[in-house]
Amino acid sequence: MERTLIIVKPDGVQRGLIGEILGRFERRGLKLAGLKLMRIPRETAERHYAEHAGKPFYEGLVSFITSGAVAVGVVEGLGAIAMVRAMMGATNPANAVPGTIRGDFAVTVSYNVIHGSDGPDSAQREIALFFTPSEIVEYERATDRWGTE
Ligand code: 3AN
Repeated sequence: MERTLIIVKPDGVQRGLIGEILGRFERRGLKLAGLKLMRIPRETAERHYAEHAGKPFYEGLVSFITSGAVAVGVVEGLGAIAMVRAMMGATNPANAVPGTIRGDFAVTVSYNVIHGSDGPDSAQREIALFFTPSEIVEYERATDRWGTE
């Protein structure tokens, strides 16, 4: 079982896409293990995007992600990290296939609606950045046994 961090970015929240995006993960069968609405403090955003520090788009990226409310979630499931990445679509929406979140809702690389961790190490690091252990909820869904082998 894997966990990954997703962020519905300020553009996604402003456009009323929280339910649409979370609904896609739910319908797929993935489980929400954590969820919060927040305004990301600048320091948290800088730590979150530390790998991009120094790049030309870094300052814009940090100011954008801190510019409004975001919905942050922990999504859990078998292979959840790669599954969420596939459902998000390519970073540049010009390359995002229709049917993916970015392929359906985004047109520019800066306003691309959603973030999802890109691997196990970043998932662990990012979840710890946004959630305390007690904010991660372990629970059974009645349907869980219909989705596992
Ligand atoms: P992803 O969000 O698909 O994991 P990353 O981690 O390469 O992509 O980039 C993080 C974020 O930085 C992207 N979601 C996007 O908003 C922004 N970004 C990446 N590359 C560029 C770029 N060339 N110009 C502007 N923003 C960019």
